[in-house]
Amino acid sequence: MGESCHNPVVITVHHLDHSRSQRVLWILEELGVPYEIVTYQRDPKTMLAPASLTKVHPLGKSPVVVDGDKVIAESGAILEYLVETYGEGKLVPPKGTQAYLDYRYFMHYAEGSLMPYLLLSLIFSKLKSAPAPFFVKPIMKRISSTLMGMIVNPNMKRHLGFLAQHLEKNKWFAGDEMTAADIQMSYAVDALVTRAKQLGLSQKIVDLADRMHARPAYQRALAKGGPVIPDAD
Ligand SMILES: N[C@@H](CCC(=O)N[C@@H](CS)C(=O)NCC(=O)O)C(=O)O
Repeated sequence: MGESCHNPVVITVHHLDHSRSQRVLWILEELGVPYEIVTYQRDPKTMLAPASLTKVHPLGKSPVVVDGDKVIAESGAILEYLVETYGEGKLVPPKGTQAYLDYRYFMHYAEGSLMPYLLLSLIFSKLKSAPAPFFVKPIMKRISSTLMGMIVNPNMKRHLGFLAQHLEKNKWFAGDEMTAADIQMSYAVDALVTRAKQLGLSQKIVDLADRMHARPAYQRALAKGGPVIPDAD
């Protein structure tokens, strides 16, 4: 996006391809806040971010947002900062309501409770096919399947059940209106739709993903940032 006298670009999004930073582009589009994107490409073999991202934030992860002299990392913290600073009440339910409690819950739940299992599931599935001496491969497969069966799949099923139940009663994660909590949940929702079909994925979750993808702001963010779900993390 270019700079103009009336609409000065103040925000830079450090954006990694196929990543969580789509959420930041999406919320900026929803709020109509001007921004520019600095794009980083994952290493095609390791799928990791380039080292240059550590110059923006020591962890070298995406997203990171720079707003004037402020450097903000961690997608939930970024979304909260953006709605508080630029939202004028948009995308946040009124305080003191059940919707506000749900909003805060899902802002934290996405990365704190749900993503770790999606990440573990991805790591174990990679482990199964990782290059290794032929005599080690069966052991790696065995370890991976055992841990998937003991830890990941039962927890994933429990989370899927919980989300389905919640979405039976709520159109969006925090009530009847879309909020920043839905944007925060969208990366995990996309990952579930892509990878959790065999674990009992509810149609409610698929429908919610469709509603998210249909938002014009989501589409604009996608056009600028590229596809979301990666092959890693
Ligand atoms: N909890 C952090 C996770 C950040 C994160 O892991 N980002 C991934 C992209 S989805 C990343 O930068 N991966 C590349 C790497 O680890 O090198 C957030 O929500 O911002």
